[in-house]
Amino acid sequence: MPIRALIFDVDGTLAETEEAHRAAFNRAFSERDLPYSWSEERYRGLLEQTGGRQRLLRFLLETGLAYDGAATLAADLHAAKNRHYGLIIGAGGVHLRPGVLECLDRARALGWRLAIATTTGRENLIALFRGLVTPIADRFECVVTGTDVSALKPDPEVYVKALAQLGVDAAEAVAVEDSVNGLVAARRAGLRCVVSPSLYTRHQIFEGAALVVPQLDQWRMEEGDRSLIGG
Ligand code: XBP
Ligand code: MG
Repeated sequence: MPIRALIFDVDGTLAETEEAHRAAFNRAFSERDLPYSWSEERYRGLLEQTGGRQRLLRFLLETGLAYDGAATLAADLHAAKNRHYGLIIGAGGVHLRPGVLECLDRARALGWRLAIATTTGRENLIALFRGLVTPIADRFECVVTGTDVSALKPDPEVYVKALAQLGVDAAEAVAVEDSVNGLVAARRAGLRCVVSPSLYTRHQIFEGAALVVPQLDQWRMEEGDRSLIGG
């Protein structure tokens, strides 16, 4: 099937945002005098759980908190984390990952439509779009976020919704991801998936990916479906 649309993940794919999320989680802990601080190594493991609130809940349960207390604290910390994330990202100077702009430009030249399917909440995506040195928000005709779904990746819901909004069949679209959770979500929705591993996912094994490239400008998109064999 010819490609008619690309559906992009955000965190780790468009930009290396996870260090800003990690710093924001740590600021939320420290302003409440909680004895937690997530190192890069710790955060790599914690990222196996998608969604900031769900990640906090899993962590708090592992520290031994009872469910009700942990759920309330996770919600409170997540709201604080998002406030800090907005401030960090809002300070500006956030760069797209190398190769992303070239990929978006080539997709436009090929007449491929663009959408977003992300786990992060809509407010965080808006903050990121505002903080980016190169504005790209108006390139995406459809945006589905964690705020819009009942189950997060690796559940396929976010991709299923993006496909429905585009009015495109799964066979005509390609997902662009950086993580195994994202790849699994895309595959469950019936999509082919191009993966560009990020800072926190370089150690992962991307079984079922159509293509794995260090940077998205290494994907030879002009060659159509055959380009999925790589650059
Ligand atoms: C990214 C995430 C997000 C961010 C935090 O997953 O899991 O949870 O870490 O965002 P993906 P929120 O790139 O696979 O979509 O705090 O807004 O949930
Ligand atoms: Mg990602």
